[in-house]
Amino acid sequence: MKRAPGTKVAILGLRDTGFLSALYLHEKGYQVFASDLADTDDVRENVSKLMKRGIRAECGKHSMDAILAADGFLVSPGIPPGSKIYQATLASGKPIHSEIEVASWFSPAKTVVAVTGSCGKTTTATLIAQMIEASGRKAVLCGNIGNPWIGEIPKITADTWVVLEVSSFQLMHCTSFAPSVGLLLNIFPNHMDWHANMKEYAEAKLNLFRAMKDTGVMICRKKDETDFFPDFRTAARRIYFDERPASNPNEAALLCVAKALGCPEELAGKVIRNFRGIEHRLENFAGRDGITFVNDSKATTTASLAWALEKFDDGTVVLVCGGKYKTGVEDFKSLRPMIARKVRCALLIGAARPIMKEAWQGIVEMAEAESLEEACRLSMEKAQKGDTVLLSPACASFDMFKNYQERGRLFKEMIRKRLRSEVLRK
Ligand code: UMA
Repeated sequence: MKRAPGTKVAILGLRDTGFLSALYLHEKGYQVFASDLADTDDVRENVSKLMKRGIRAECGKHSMDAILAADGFLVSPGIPPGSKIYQATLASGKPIHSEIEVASWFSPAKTVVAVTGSCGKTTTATLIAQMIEASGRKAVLCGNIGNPWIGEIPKITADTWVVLEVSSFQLMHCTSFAPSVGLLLNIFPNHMDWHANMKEYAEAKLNLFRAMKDTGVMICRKKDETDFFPDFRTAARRIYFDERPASNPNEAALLCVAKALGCPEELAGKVIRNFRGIEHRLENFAGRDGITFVNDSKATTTASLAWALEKFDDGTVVLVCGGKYKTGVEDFKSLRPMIARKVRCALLIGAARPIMKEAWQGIVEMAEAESLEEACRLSMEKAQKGDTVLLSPACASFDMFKNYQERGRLFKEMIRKRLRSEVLRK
């Protein structure tokens, strides 16, 4: 796709990424056709806003002829490679881009720090942005964290430091995107429902570094390089954060980023100490009678659940877990020792219930709940003084909720409501 006004672009998927990309590229003089297969309220609303601005848009179908007439495609991260429309765009031989790639063509920022990894990327990206602001510079935090980069461009100047959280879905269609500093936190099996295999997943993550020049800095773990990409080549300078002494991996990674950016290293420790946490990520939101309530709805993989369980004392977790599973029973079985050690009782929700029951049979008390509401009620019956009620689903939310944010928000509301009604009863 030519980076020039007049170029025809088909934008696929019209939630935040597609909607903001359509507005931006239309403004830049591209001939946009925007399309989403769904006919939900949010998508319909976006389509009508685009049409009001004179942009051709549709929902509830993909009009193949109009889409394939484009010079290139901008594909939302939520469109799986196995889908019919994706396969059709691929077969056309025309270029497919992600919004990150396209935003990188237009963003005027000279410094871009991009963070990817299987887990921990939102927290680390947030810490990096806070560290940059603490050093007196202006940072814009965007990407997979929730606000697409392309929508932030009007706020960005040459001196703004952009901190991006990027997912493998977004990196898969990056070709020229080259951040000044790229950080790959870790690679665990993840999104195997979306990527064809582990190799494709790791290859997508490496697109973060592929186009970097020798002025770029690639930060990763030596361990991941050895396990997944021993032969990977890039012009960028490499730094291994697992070879750096620090009290935890986050701090080690942050110290390496500070060094690469020329920020004072002591700011890294300061920012970590002052960190208040992020909504839906190990968010401690309520407490009563020695019981703590934690919302970790963003934990959509078993790796994130393991990460969460590590934080609590043995035998003290009442776990609310489940949803739409991304992997199979073997993946859940790998958590058996951790579940046996940390969890008092597991309350299972959603489509993954049979998988978790099979994986954890005989090692922990389990109960199935028909709804999140029922799981909340049971959690309060099971929890004892000193326990933590933890929502850390290890699954995607789409079988029961719009997204992980809605799941987390509802969990907090339901628990708070129950706590309030208990006070009234007393
Ligand atoms: N669709 C079609 N045709 C198809 C299939 C799907 O039109 O054949 C449509 C769907 O109806 C939907 C759209 O494509 O309307 C896909 O939208 P989207 O899911 O890409 O929605 P966005 O709001 O643009 O959200 C995306 C990211 N979503 C995903 O990666 C699934 C958001 O990450 C991200 O915050 C946002 O862009 C801004 O960058 C979410 C996420 O779960 C939070 N990310 C994963 C994670 O963190 O584990 C990677």
